[in-house]
Amino acid sequence: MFKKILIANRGEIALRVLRACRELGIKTVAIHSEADETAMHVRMADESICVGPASAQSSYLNIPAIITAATLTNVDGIHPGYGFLSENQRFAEIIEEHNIKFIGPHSNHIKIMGNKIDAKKIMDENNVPTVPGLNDISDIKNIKNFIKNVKLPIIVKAASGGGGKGMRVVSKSDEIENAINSAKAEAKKSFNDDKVYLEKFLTTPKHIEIQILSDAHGNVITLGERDCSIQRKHQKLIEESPSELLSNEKRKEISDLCKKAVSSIGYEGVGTLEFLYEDDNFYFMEMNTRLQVEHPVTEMVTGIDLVKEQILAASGEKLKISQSDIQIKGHSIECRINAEHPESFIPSPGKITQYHQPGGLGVRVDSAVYQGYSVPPHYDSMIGKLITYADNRKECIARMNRALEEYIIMGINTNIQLHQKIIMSEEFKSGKYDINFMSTFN
Ligand code: MV4
Repeated sequence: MFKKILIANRGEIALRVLRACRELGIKTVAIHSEADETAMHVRMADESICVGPASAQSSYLNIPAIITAATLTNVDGIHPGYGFLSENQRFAEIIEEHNIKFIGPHSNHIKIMGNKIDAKKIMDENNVPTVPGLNDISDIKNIKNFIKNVKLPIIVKAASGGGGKGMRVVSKSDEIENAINSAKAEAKKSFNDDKVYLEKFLTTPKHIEIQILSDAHGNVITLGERDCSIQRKHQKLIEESPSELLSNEKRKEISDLCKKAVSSIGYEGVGTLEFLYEDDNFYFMEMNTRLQVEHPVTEMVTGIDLVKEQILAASGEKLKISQSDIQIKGHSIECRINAEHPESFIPSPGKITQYHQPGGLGVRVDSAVYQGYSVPPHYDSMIGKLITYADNRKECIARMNRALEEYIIMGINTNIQLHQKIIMSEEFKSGKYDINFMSTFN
């Protein structure tokens, strides 16, 4: 078992990992930038070490500084959290070369899933349904044929992409060449890899993802799904579990396929398979090889501490939970609380002059801010997550509304009221919303 873990992150996820470590009796080392000296994750950790100036590039993404911190503090594990270096193959590799355990999958698996074409191939080989696509676009005849088969619109995607970069939707056949060329240029600039592929463009899908957990001994379980369709500009806003539209049969069918696929490559730790879901069909898009922001809704409906399980799995322990232990019970919703202007969505850093967070039955707040804290301008604007749990979806929504009402954050702008408007809308209440929800919401 680990004795001391370095947490290579900041904010609420650094606290989330720290809490899991505490419960497991593992000592913690926080890293921080010069702008984060007063951050809560620094205060709460057993030790802390400054890894560089304010900019993420010079601190939380500074691999040599982080490795030096890990060596100086003599840790035996590094948890990357999400974002920053969590899906950086080179970071995972270097950590292993220093005989420290990267708390995440093997670097090879980060690499494989980092290439969406390779990821789709693995899923395809395991009968996981993927979005109909064309990988080899060197011959225009193949492209013409593909379009004849799947019909326009299609979408051009970067093989190394994610978060919408290097993506182009094509609705007219004379736009294809331009779309491919500009997607390639953007992909080259963003990922230093200009490989792109084509997919049929689904116009009104939901974004549904499946959580998996596996150990180093070939045991894999799934923990149901999350509906993450409420998003804006590829930033998720609200996530929930279970999805209102999914039957138990459909859930089991897709979960079994996901398990088979991840065990075929010997994947270890937590992971998420992202799907588009349209007309009762799943279409695999990509796999995330990290702990995700929205993991709490899965924890609430399964009762499983995903971060503790992730750490135990990384230490080489056998999974103590089997699939038959997993029962999806009740309903959970997460609202991402951002420091941003409610209409323009422009980040709103600054000092929190008054702070009071909601509580009571079925309310969970994962946040690292406090009264008097100054939200620095250098990082993501998400300052916390409000998660509610109840017996059913209707009560969960009512509880979320009540909790949002209670939440007091003064001194900066937040999206708390926007969340209230969304969850009380008829479309959200129906559960039938898709990924286009926010583009028409006002
Ligand atoms: C798609 C799609 C429709 N059809 N692929 C957006 C981010 C990247 N991970 C993939 N994305 C999409 N791929 C096909 N074939 C629509 C999107 C998409 C989207 C997906 C999930 C959640 C929000 C989204 C917002 C815009 C576009």
